[in-house]
Amino acid sequence: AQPKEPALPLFYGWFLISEVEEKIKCSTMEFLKTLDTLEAFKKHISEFTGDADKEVDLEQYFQTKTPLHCTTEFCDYGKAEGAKEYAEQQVVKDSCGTGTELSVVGLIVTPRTFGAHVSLTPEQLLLWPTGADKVGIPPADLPGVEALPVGSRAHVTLGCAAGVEAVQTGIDLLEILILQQGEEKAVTVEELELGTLSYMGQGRWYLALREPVTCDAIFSSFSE
Ligand code: 2AM
Repeated sequence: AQPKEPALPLFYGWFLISEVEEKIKCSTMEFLKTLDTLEAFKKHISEFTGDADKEVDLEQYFQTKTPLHCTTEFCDYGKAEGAKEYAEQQVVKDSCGTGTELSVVGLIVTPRTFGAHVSLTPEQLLLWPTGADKVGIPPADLPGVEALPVGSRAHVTLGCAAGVEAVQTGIDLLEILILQQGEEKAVTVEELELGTLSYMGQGRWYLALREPVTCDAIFSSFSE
């Protein structure tokens, strides 16, 4: 019998080390608390609740997905296109188990997802698969995606609304970045201690952090 090929993982990515994970969970929850109390947010609450008179507790609204990580390649145990080619790259093999610093530059909140926007270094981009930014994007938005720098989709999913899959965070992030580079400018802007908060319509919020937050992370594969 042929020896079986080693199975491919569910995905590859950078995993926040546990102390950082705890810190990020706490500080981002604080941000949700702040957002929840803003008049500007309350004005658009129906985009989260479907009812302008209903309140929402954002900390409960989003379910945290741990371990916190920034996905590079979703392999789906080999079912995803390009998974094998990615796993076979020397840089991928050599990087497993090595540490890096992820730079979080912003936070996004939408009725579906809560995520951290990560800015990748040229070295980190070596592990970013070609075409990854486009996966799952509706054709109508593709021209906008192609105008964004490679790696724009890089993010850490911090939480998802009930029934929403984590893959949605990257799609929501790209949608926001496309809007930011387009003609339509953010509707509401509020200066917070953490940074500049913009409202992008349809329940989409973006906080540009005043200071990027550096997170120690380890590159690794993940299987359930
Ligand atoms: P995420 O990167 O937005 O958090 C396991 O499901 C992990 O793989 C999650 O972290 C998830 O989303 C990511 N993921 C799931 N399906 C994906 C896909 N089709 N493309 C890219 N990433 C995906």
